[in-house]
Amino acid sequence: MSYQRLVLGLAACASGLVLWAGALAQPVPLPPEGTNPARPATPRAPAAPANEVVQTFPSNDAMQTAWKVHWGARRGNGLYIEDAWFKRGPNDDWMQVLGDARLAEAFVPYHSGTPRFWDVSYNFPLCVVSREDAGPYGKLLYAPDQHGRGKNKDNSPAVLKPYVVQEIRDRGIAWKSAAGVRRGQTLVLWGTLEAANYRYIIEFGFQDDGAVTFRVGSTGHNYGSREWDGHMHNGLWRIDVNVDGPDHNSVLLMEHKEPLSLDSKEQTKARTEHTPFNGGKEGWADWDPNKFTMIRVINERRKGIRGEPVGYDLMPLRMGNSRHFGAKDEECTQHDFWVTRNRMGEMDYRQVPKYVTRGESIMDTDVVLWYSTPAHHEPRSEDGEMKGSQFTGCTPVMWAGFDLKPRNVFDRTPFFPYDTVKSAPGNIKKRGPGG
Ligand SMILES: [Cu+2]
Repeated sequence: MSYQRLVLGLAACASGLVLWAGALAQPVPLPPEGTNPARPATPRAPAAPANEVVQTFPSNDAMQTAWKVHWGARRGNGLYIEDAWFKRGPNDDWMQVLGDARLAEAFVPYHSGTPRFWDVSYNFPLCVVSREDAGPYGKLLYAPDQHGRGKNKDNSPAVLKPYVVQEIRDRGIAWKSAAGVRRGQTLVLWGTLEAANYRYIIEFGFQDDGAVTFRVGSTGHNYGSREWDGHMHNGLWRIDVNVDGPDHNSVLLMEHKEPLSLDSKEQTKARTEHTPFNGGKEGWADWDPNKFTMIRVINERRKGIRGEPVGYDLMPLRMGNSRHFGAKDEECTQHDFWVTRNRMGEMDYRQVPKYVTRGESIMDTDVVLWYSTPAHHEPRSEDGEMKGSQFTGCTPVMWAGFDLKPRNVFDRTPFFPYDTVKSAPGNIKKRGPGG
């Protein structure tokens, strides 16, 4: 197979960088020489982009749901998502869920004050992945050489390397009740940033139930001369959520409030409040553990069976809030959630406090969520050992991230056997204590 064939399907992105390239099309067999096909060839469907992954669920049975994902690989951000669409059933249309979603920065300030790394801004490449990375069931996806080696005459990349792993994972129990039990599956795409001594595993998971998981795992060799110095790994994400397309999206803040008041009649009551995020304008919010703070993106034009707008909830999985007070760039760590309109060229997490000063509406438009997922690394003996002045070892991976969970996207989940369960036994019996 020639390199020209290999690079077929590559597309240049707006910034001039080359996006990439996943499963390669199989070569089309040519008829034996001298033969003349009696009938014209059957028209072929247009070839899917090389960076497209389509996965139906369950992976080993008749389709119930599916994801279509376009991915990209670039220095700096590593693996990122260009677009993603979900299908609720075999006869449904694709519904867009994501536009561009990426790890926009990785801020690593050390407790001793220095260093204070912005690991995405250094343009580190992705690590080449192997069969050992992929495990027995993973598939290696190829992208252009991250160092720009090997060009065709037209300047397109001629050297492809495996940088991304595609896996189907069993995600354990999806639900369990008196009606039965069901396990779930997820399509995972992952790649690893080679950030000098450190490694950042960037993982996007597309679940059979329509949820999307975002994870960054920190691992690698502790920083030379600061081997035992505590520090933070702040994963800072930019997520262009496009619920049923980029337009007509609005952002709400969702908070649990309890008690309603300290009055004896109200003190056991609680409520959930949905309010336009920051009054419906670009701005920020903080995560409050007492309020279970979440963000919801809804489409104003599409409603589910109960008349509720379809949406996606950003569900935090936080260990804490990371606040830093160094240079001006660190202002972006003063809040956990930021929301802007989707504007060309606004990709730098450090600039988000500046982006929001426009104060434009984030209702019924194309919106971007900016969200921090901090992890606190206090080094342990398990990270490695000193022999004289030499440190040897590897910090076991520590994960941080969040989920995007569908809300009112399904009118009825295809994963519960409604048609064979006559009634819900759990609702019939009167519950005893502890029910
Ligand atoms: Cu660390």
